[in-house]
Formats: sequence, structure tokens, C-alpha cells
Amino acid sequence: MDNEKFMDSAEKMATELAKFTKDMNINEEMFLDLIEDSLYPVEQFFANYSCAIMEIETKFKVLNEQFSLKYDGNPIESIHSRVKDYDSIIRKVIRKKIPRDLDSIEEQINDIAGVRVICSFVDDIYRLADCLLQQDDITLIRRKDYIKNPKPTGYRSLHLIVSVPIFLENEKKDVKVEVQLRTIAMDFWASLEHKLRYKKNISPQMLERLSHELTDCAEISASLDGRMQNVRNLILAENGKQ
Ligand code: 0O2
Repeated sequence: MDNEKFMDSAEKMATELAKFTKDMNINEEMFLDLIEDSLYPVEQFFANYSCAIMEIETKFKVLNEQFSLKYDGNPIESIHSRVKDYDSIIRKVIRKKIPRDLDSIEEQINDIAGVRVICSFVDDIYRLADCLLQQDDITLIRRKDYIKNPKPTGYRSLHLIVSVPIFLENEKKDVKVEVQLRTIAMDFWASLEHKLRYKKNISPQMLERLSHELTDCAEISASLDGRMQNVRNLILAENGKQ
């Protein structure tokens, strides 16, 4: 938007605001307070998920540290977290016909907080998942093993929906987090497939061909993971002999 258009719409908004506050018989200060009050529950809603992410990230960082002492190597390559943005939440609310209130959204959408843990080896995924789930403040809500049962696309990852308590000023609140654990190879595949899926102007025939190609790549990538795991097992066995 160029400067002139921006000034124009800012002026229009100011006029609308003046009219609104006059009609409502409130001053602009009161109007801003009103906005702030109504935004507070939404801000708190998102803040809860950010806090839950911090809790889960810390748990994985602690496990990573401890594993590195015990097994001489870090099982976690990287951790990526995000709170689902407002637009994506609204799109999911519409798609799944979820009532448009915060309680229903909190109850019915499981992936507002997401933590993705990238590991070097498949074994580490299961070991980390077990360690997380045995912690007494973690409740498992749902587990989907797309490594043992890959999606038809070829997608592989271990998905856990967990609930973790966060401690606020005057209350303890259980918050849901989706944890996705995958290897570097699985992550490489998923990231490229995700990007290609949203490419426009691809003919249906080409789309069909590409999806076969991608499923094929997922098989190759899984076989690479298997071989790397074997190499690691052989090294560990050799070290055990010494
Ligand atoms: P984003 O942007 O990654 O968040 P639900 O989420 O419960 O409504 P469902 O089907 O039970 O739906 O969830 P599922 O399939 O267990 O997990 C969904 C998430 O897994 C997706 O989130 C992706 O992150 C990932 N995923 C699942 N299948 C694929 C796939 O074929 N390719 C890729 N690249 N990722 C996949 P979102 O919400 O789609 O997106």
C-alpha cells in the first residue's frame, strides 16, 4: 500500500472510531480498554500454549543432555516448535465444524502447540518417546506411529499428543501439545513433500506422477535410515567387545 492510500484508510478508520465512540457514548480511552479486555482471553489462550511448548522443549533438552553423558552422543539433532497461527486455527475450525469458542477449540484441536524433535537414528525416537511418556506429569492422549505404519503418501514420524501441566499465577492448567519425532531423513522428505504439495499450476497427470515419485523417495529414505541404524548397531557392538 502506498503512503497516500495508507493515510487515506487511517483517516477513514479514525472517523469511524470517532463515530462509534460517540454512538456508544464512550470516550476513546474507554474504547481501547474495551478492546484490551476482550483480547485478554485470546492472548492468555496463546500464552498457555507457548508455556506448554517451553515445558516440553526443556524435557527433551534435559533428556538430550543426559543421553549424551550416558551413550556418548546427542540423540537430538534439533528441536523446532511453533504455536499454530490464528489463520490456520480458524481454517481448521471451519473445516472440522468446531464451535467458535475458545473452550471448544482448546478441546477439539490437538496441534495448537507443536514440538518437532529431529533425531539421528530411529532407535532414539522410541527411546526419547518412552522417556517422555514415563514422566509422571505427562499424560498420553494419543499415539500414532507413522514409522511402523507409514501414511499412503510415504510420510513417516511418531506422533504423540500429550498433556503437560503449566503453573500460572493462581492455577495449574493442563495443556495439550503435539510432539512429532522423526529422523533427519524423514524430516528432509516431509519438508520437501510439504512444499511441493502446495505448488500450483501442476497438471493432474504430473501430480499423479510426482506423488508416486515422492512415495518412492520415502521408501529409499526409510531404507537409508535402516542402514544407518545398522551401522550404528555394529559400531556399538564393536565398542561393547572392547
Ligand atoms: P502443519 O502445518 O505441519 O501443522 P488432526 O491434526 O488431528 O486434525 P490427523 O490426520 O489426525 O489430523 O493428524 P495427523 O495426520 O496425525 O498429523 C497431521 C500433521 O502431520 C500435519 O499437520 C503434518 O505436520 C504432518 N503430516 C501428516 N501427513 C503428512 C504428509 O503426508 N506429508 C507431510 N509433509 N506431513 C504430513 P498439518 O496440520 O497438516 O500441517
